[in-house]
Amino acid sequence: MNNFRFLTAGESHGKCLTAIIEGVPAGITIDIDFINNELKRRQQGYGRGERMQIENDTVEITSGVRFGKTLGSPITLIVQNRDFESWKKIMSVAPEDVTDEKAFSTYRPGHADYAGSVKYNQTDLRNVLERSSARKTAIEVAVGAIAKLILKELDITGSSKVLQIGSACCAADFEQEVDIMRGKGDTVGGKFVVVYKNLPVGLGSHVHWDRGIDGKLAQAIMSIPAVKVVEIGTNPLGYQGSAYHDEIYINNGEIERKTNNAGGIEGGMTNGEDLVVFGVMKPIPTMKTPLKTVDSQTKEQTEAHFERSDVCAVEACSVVAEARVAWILVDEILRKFGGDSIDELRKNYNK
Ligand code: EPS
Repeated sequence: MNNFRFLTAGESHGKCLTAIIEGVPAGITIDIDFINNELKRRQQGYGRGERMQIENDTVEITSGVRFGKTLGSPITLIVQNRDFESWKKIMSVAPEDVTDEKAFSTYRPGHADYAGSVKYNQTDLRNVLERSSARKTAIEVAVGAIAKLILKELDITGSSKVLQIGSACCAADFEQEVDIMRGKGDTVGGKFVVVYKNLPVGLGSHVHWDRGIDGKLAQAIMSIPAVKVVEIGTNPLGYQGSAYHDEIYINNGEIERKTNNAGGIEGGMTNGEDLVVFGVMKPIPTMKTPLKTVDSQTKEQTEAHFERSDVCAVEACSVVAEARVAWILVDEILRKFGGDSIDELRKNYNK
């Protein structure tokens, strides 16, 4: 049992995004520049929309850290929405400010508009869009950056890479693919990979269905807006067992593998090899050339709502996935090794 958990709050065009993290051991070095750089990475990638030119995401820490080190108490993170300046009235908390400016009622196919408005009984679909927007992933990346700083104390490092954009499988062709889609008023998705190195054996467990680290990683990545596929290691479809499974050797007393098709997980546990997780992001559903849909108010056939959006956000998605994986790894490390301070965690952490 550990108390490592977080909650986030914030609307896309509201004042700010907030997170409270509990369970970070005391004594972790908090490098603000590192967190801000992670936020910057999330804003990048060819095909991002105009919003990314307005925002310059940086984190403010208002609790849980003193003189650059965590205290073991809850950590509060805030990322401001610069765009709120232009949305103050529209996103006002005060009842007297009620307005239908920027309200909309035409469902965007593929977005949360339809199901969310039925579920929460909303007529203005903005009341769904504001939280379903991928804007909330900014604060999640800040949370993941804290997890990465904990991993850094244990010499565990992570990275991610875009592998495919639409039909383009080579980085040199990615921008052209995005340009073609932009020209058509369309959007495009793609595939990315996240890799973490230097992990201990035995994070997760085989003993219950809800303790496998593969299942936890799948949920963590699948729940990023627009992710539709999560794969761990080499996709096994079409493989024979003899070619797929990673044979085990001994070298100077150490277990060694010559392949890593399992992506670093066997039996729901890390096996000491690199963790390799793939994700596939669908094309963003907010499209300049709108799809056919229905107006929730008139119940008439019409075209979907368009608001400025990204043509492609796969690179941003890979950074978010890197952050989510970091969170799951720290959660499992604290569960297995434990420690209220970094010194205690280090002492317990015998890989
Ligand atoms: C995003 C901010 C949003 C979108 C995008 C992600 O900004 P705005 O709605 O003001 O243009 O660019 O959200 C979506 C793609 C979506 O479907 O909701 C961000 O900060 O990443």
